[in-house]
Amino acid sequence: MSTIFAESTARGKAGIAVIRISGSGAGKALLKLGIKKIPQPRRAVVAKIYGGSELIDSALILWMPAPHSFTGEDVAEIHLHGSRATVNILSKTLLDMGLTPAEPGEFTRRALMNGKMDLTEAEGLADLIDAETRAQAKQAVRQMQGELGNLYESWREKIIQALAHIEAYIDFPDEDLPPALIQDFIKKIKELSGSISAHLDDNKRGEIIRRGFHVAIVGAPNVGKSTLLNWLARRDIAIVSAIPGTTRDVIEVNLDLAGFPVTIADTAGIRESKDAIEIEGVRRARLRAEESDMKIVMLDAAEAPDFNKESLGLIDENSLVVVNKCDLSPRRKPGSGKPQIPASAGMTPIEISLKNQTGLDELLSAITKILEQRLAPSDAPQITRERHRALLSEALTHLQNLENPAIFKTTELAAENLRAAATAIGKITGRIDLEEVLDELFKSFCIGK
Ligand SMILES: Nc1nc2c(ncn2[C@@H]2O[C@H](COP(=O)(O)OP(=O)(O)OP(=O)(O)O)[C@@H](O)[C@H]2O)c(=O)[nH]1
Ligand SMILES: [Mg+2]
Repeated sequence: MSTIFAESTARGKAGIAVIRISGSGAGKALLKLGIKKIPQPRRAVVAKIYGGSELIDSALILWMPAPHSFTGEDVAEIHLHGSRATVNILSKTLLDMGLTPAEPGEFTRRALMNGKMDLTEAEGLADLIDAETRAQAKQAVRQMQGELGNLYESWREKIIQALAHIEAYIDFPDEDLPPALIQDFIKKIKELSGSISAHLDDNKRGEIIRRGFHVAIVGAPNVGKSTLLNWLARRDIAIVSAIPGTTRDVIEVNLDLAGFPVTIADTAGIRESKDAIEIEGVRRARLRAEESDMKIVMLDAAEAPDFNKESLGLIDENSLVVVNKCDLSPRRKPGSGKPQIPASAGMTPIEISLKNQTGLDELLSAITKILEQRLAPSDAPQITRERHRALLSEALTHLQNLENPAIFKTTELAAENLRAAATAIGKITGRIDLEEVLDELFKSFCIGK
C-alpha cells in the first residue's frame, strides 16, 4: 500500500501547519528530509528538515510506529511553520520522494481497514470535524469514543450467542428444541428487541442534533416574519417592507441557540394570490411549514381578537404562537388579544413587538425551552444517521419474527432470522464476520455430549 501524506491543518496562513505521513515509507521519508535518526515513538523532537540541500524549516516531529497510530500504519507528523510557501515546499519534496497525496478521508479509511475504529466511530470523527455547536460536538465526541458502536456490538454479540445455540440443534435434526429452551430464548429475544425499540423511539434527537433543528416562521403577509428572522440572526438578511407579499423565496439562516444547531427559515406570507411568483412562494412556505421540526406561527396584534384564520389553521403541537406588533394596541389589556389556539398546541402565545423590542427575551427562552425538551442530551447513545435507523429496524423485524414460538419448528428458519439480524447490526459498525458464530458455537456449547 502506498505511503500517503496530507496537510492535516486547514489550508491558509497559520502559526503551525501539520503534515501527516502514513504508510511503510513514513520512516524513510523522515530520514530523507535530513532527520538524523527516527525519534523515539510518541516523543516530540525538534529537527531541521531539508529539501535536498535547502533548509525548509525547523519543525517538531512526532513518530508513531505501527500499530499504535491513528491509521495503524507507521505515522509521522511534521509540525512546521504554517506559511503557504513552507507547506508547499515540504509537500513538493514529499511528492518528489514518491509519496502519494492522500485522498479525502484516506487516513480514516486506513484506520477503519486496520481495525483501529469501527464505522460508527469514523462517522463520529467526521461529525466532530463538522460540528458547529456544543450539542453537535458533544454528541460526535461520544460517538467517536465508541459509545454507539459498543452498544450495537453488545447487541450483535447477544444475537450471535443465541445463534450458536440454535445452530447446535441444526446439526442434530432429529432432536426438537426443548420447549423450556424456546421459552427462555423468546424471553431473551424480547428483552433485546425491547432495547432496540426503545433506542429507535428517540424523536430523532441525535439525527436532529447532527443536521440542525428546523424552524419555519409562517403567517400572513406583513406580520413581521422577516423582521423576526433578521432579529434572530442579528443581521439584515431578509428584505423587510410595509408592502404585503415582500418575501417570496424561503430564506434560511443557521444559528447556534443555547448550543443547539438551529436552521430558521423565513417564508412568504400565506394568502390567496393571482401572482404566479407569489403562489409559488406560498406553496414553498406551506411545504416548509410541514417539513420543519417546529413552526413559529406569527399573528398580528392589530387584528386581535379576529386573527387570520389561515394562520390559526397552521397551529399544531409543534408550533410556537407569536403575536407581533403589540405596540399597535398599547392600551389593550395584556392578554386580551390572545388568540384562541387549539388545546393540542398546549402553550400560551407569546406577545412581542419587534418594533419596540418587547417580549423578545420571553420568545427566546420559549424557543430554548423547546430545544432543550426536544434535544436534551441523554445518557444513552443516540442514533445519529438514517443509516443506523434503517439497519436497526431491519434487525428488529427479524428479531420480532422470533417472538412467535411456531418459527422454532423449523430450526433453520429461526437461525436465518438471527443471522439476518446480526448481519444488519454488523453493517452499522462494519464488523460482519460469521467466523465469530463458529467460534462462539465451539466456546459455549459442548458438541460431544
Ligand atoms: N408596528 C410594528 N411594525 C412592525 C413590527 N414588526 C415589523 N413591523 C413592520 O411590519 C412591516 C412588515 O414586516 P416584514 O418583516 O416585512 O413582514 P413579513 O411578515 O415578512 O411580510 P411578508 O414578507 O410580506 O410576508 C414592516 O414595515 C416592518 O417594519 C412591530 O413589532 N410593530
Ligand atoms: Mg417577509
